[in-house]
Amino acid sequence: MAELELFSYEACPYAQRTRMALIEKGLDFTLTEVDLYNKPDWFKKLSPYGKVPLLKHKGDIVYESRIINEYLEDAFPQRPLLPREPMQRAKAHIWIDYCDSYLMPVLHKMIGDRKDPAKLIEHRKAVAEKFLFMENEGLRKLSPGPYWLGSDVSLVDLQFMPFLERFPCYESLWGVAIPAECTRLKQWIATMQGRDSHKKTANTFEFHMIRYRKYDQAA
Ligand SMILES: N[C@@H](CCC(=O)N[C@@H](CS)C(=O)NCC(=O)O)C(=O)O
Repeated sequence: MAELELFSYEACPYAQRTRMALIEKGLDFTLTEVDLYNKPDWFKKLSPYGKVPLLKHKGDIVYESRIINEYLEDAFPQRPLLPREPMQRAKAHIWIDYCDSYLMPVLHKMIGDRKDPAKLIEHRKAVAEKFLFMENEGLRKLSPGPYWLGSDVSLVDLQFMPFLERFPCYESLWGVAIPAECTRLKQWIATMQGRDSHKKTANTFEFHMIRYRKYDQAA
């Protein structure tokens, strides 16, 4: 048993962030899958929010993907995934926060309104605006690439990637699209798809579609 144990669920994008961070850092870990549709009692006792990801280390626990990834960065500074320079580090945190505070809410609203064609039109515009902001204020201003912050992969890349992996399903189901002008964003996605940490944790388009279709039918 490795000293790090990650409680995860195969389809969870948040747990994927942390699995990617562990792989990028070259850390040995035990992956424990949790059936979120039938949570075992031991998991309910262990997890204060009843959610994955949850990391166990040295007998203690950390939860929330972003906080786990920051903990890994502090506890295992080798193979850093955040810049050391304070201003660059602050910029990394701005984009990590942007993903959860600005991009995710518009995606969630769109999914919530997916059966309302008039609202979907508005949501498509809102999602496109977020991508244009990421392209123009983020990728084009921060670095020449190929990663978000430059030549090295960082926690910013890992924060976004699981949701971009699922985006082709949103395109296919709900007609939302990455604007054509977002050429850097598209290059960044292709670069991330080539990384081992993504290949080892990614699921196929069909895998995600089966789940989204079921969700669509159930709701
Ligand atoms: N803000 C959390 C979100 C984690 C999350 O929503 N996990 C989902 C699976 S993708 C979960 O465990 N859901 C179980 C539940 O809510 O009961 C994070 O970043 O870790």
